Amino acid sequence: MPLRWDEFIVTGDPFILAAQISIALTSIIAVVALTYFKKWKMLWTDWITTVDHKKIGIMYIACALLMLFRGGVDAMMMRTQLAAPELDFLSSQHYNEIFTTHGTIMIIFMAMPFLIGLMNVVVPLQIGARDLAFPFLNNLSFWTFFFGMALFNISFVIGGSPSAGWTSYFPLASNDFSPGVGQNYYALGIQLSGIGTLATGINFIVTILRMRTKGMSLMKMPMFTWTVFITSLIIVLAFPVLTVALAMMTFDLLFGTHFFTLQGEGLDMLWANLFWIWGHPEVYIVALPAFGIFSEIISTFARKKLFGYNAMVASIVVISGLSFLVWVHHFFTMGNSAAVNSFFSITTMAISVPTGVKIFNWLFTLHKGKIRFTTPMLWSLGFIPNFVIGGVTGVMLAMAAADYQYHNTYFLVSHFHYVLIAATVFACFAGLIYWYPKMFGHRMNERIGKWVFWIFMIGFNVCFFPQYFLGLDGMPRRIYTYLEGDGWFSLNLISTLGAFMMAAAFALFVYNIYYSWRYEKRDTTGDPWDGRTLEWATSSAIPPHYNFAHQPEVVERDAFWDMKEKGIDLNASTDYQKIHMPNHTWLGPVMAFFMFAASFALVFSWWIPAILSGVAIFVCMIIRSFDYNDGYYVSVEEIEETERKAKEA
Ligand code: HEM
Ligand SMILES: [Cu+2]
Repeated sequence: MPLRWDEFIVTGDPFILAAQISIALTSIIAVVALTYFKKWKMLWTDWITTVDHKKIGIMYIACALLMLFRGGVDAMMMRTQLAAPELDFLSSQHYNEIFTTHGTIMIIFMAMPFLIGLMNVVVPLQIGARDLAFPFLNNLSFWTFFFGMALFNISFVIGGSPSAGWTSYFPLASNDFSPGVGQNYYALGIQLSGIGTLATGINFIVTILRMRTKGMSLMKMPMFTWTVFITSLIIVLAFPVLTVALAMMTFDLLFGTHFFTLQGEGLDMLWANLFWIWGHPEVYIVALPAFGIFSEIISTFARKKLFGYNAMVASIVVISGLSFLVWVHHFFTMGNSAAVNSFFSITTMAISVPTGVKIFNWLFTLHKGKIRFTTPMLWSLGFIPNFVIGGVTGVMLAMAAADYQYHNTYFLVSHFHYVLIAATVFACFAGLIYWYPKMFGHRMNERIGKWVFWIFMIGFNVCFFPQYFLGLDGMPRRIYTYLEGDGWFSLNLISTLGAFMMAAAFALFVYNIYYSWRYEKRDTTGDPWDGRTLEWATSSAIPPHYNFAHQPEVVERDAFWDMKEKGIDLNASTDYQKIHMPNHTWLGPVMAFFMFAASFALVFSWWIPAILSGVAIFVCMIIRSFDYNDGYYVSVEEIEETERKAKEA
């Protein structure tokens, strides 16, 4: 059936029109600027086709910051709508779309890529490796994520956004109740980026198992690397469930099957179960690396070894196992027997034990430490009490009988924001600031950074703390307005003010990126924080593409600290050997582009273009399998030259 153009381009809403105009303008400015400054070639060779884990990491983080902005704008619009009773800033349909895109974007396209970006930058350095085990795959993973993100995001200007919530429960998400292409975007956009995430998981498992430098046994790995390892295992076990569930959803939406619909043999609860069998482990995918980041930072700025390393490792292993056994706590009220609810109630509460162990480990690491209150440390210290608030209210929600009271209220909204923001977002900020000098050769300004921290921290509590009481007072989630007589006005207004404080802090953070680039002193040591782990041992502020001129050898945990104590200088010797490095690849971005084209065509049920793009993907795979090029050598002269420059600086 032919599509009318006004069904293709979204029209009629002033916000969306403004967004369309600003997207068009930004694109034009970008193209003109790239052409004017002759940067196209640089963009292609240095970034788009790169396999360097550090650059790929930076690209992930840049996208994540952009998505934090987009998801944040969504959040501000919702909070504006809810600031007072019976406002009509957003229509009910528009509100539904926005909470759906906000939730999906924040989890899939902000939290995960932000952490994956930090993992990319840091893990190979921490284990003394040259790159990830599969550099080509890493490039491909990034581009599938990128195009998945692009696909999901264009829904709001082309075709219309999904509006069935980030959980997309059936039957609401079926064609009967969600007409239009929005839901197709949801299924295909997440699918596409999920492929990248799955590949990233495999990549990190192999990297951490196979590429550690001499002497680094598993129990000598930095804690961040440990959490990335366990997270990758969770990814590999959980993401296939999402892949299958989304494929089934796609079949229901596009080909009229009845896996989840109410007709035929369809089971709507099957979707809810599959979604959360992935979805709860997903919570740990975005939480464990955050714990790793805090562990590194707290130990660095307390100038002490991490307290209870073994207990910490054990607790993340236990958490990862339990994370697969709790999914039903997301729908205690949706018709399970008392026995089932009790089981999942107990497993959920059990998770708080290893999590509590970790909190004590951090506190004991701080105990009698020589604490330096740098900005990364402030975020890490701020995390502890806020995360405890999120965790304790989680245990409250875990009581199945009590959950009948708070289910789907603002109590829940507040709980998961406390967990996701205090753990994941705080960790993303902390980690970015902490490793910023490794990526860009200078720190972020500390004075502005501290302002950002305090404004955000206070705004966060002003925004979300009142929501616990709104929830207890019965305000349901996902409502676009409420009545004056409900008595929810003042707390909602306070909450909205807090939200705008967070937005202001984010703006200041972005300004700090600019300010620091202009005015901050360049770091020449490569070790600006007096670090403990190997990423700080590279020869210059920004590590050269081969990372280490000499492979470090590890004797103790906190390997770099150990070297400093023993007076070993990794870069003293000038006796270099040539280094084997992987080649750039054009195939990664091109293959991912065809996946995007195929998915976009499927969104609109354009079968012929979809099939053609599918063929193109297949051709790319064939080209790849006949690609015998296995990299090149960095010459001794080039290493000498690079290392000499680093020393002179
Ligand atoms: C920056 C401050 C943020 C504010 C002010 C904010 C605000 C909101 C609001 C107003 C809702 C809709 C509540 C409803 O009507 O039910 C919501 C939902 C949600 N938020 Fe946030 N949010 C923020 C950050 C985040 C972050 C960082 C994440 C994840 C990492 C996140 C994940 C979610 C999810 C998953 C939902 C549920 C969406 C759904 O119901 O389908 N939010 N948020
Ligand atoms: Cu859960």
